[in-house]
Amino acid sequence: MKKAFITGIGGQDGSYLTEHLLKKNYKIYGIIRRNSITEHQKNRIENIHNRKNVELAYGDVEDRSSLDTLLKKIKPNEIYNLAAQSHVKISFEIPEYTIKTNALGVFNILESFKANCPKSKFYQASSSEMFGRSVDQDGYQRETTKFEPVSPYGCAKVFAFNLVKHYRHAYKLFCSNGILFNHESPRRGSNFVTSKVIKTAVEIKLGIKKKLYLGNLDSYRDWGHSKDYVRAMHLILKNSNPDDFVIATGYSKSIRELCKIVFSSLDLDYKKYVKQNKKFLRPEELKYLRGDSKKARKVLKWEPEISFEEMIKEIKEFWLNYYNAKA
Ligand code: NAP
Ligand code: F7E
Repeated sequence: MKKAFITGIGGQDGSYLTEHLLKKNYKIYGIIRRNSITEHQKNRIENIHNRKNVELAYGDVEDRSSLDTLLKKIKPNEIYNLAAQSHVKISFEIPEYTIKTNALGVFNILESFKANCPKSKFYQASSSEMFGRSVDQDGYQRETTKFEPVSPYGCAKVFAFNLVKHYRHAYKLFCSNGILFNHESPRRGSNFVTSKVIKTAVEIKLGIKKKLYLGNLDSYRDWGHSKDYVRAMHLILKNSNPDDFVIATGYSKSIRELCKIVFSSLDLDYKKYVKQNKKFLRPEELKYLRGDSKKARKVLKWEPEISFEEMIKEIKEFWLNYYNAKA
């Protein structure tokens, strides 16, 4: 039985990755951070955290000793480093904390991997936010596009990306970066834009709220489904060589278009309800993302299977069921 070690197991991607790897007969080890209300970290893995093939331990990527103890004991075949302060806007508010977790945390886990289980394979959750203001002439970002990050989050992820490449070359470790574009699901935190728009549109439809306040409506994102993207993470570690891969749908929509689609699916006109509030603007905005994932499609034979429309419908039904169950 293969063993996978997952940081960020209680997050959106960690929870789907655990389900995916359990189906592939893996034994899963995950770390959760100490929280005064322990259920807060387990709500996305409620149905699986007590399964016999899932073991949770307290740990933190900022605490090297916790990583050493666990990696020395487990010696996993695969390590997935998904732990992060993952909210870009919040990274402007807590930049030092974000950099500690998203950059130095990656240094800690790479060092622990090198010292305790150098034969493992290592996956780093890199991000399209690293591209920042950089777009190729044909309107896409790909593995060769330069990084020009525009947030503390993006800068920390670039540092981590480079460190992973450096450890691959210097120490001949199997470590790979997945450069994932935005991916969503009903498990997405409700302060990310897809979840926020859909949840609030449902609340407006049900008479719970009157308006939706957003920041920049004119930025573009390439949105996929988390379930498809965790499948790519596993394929990246199954590849014969360590490498870096862009994972994206290749389609891009503005936040305004997202609002139009979501509100009209509830027979509402978004123009009547969506208002701008400066509080949600960022000091610097990443305006445009559209990924070219040809390399992953060719080398890993990866394809997204869930369409944007199916994903929006799934998230909408999640929130409709949530409020119906409460009524
Ligand atoms: P998420 O839902 O915010 O999950 C992040 C997880 O990391 C949470 O379980 C969190 O635990 C944990 N964590 C935070 N700081 C930690 C620390 N110091 N030590 C250990 N665990 C820590 O994020 P996600 O959407 O699943 O994303 C997973 C990873 O992919 C992140 O690294 C993110 O930056 C990256 N990424 C995401 C996207 C996307 O569109 N979703 C795109 C590209 C890259 P708590 O619950 O205790 O906070
Ligand atoms: O914003 C705009 C906002 O916070 C998307 C993370 O998973 O993907 C994610 O980062 C866009 C931005 O995601 C609101 O300005 C407008 O242009 O949903 P988001 P993100 O910043 O793209 C990358 C790839 C990651 O790696 C990150 O971990 O929507 N927007 N109004 C808003 N965004 C939010 N959150 N809230 C608003 O009210």
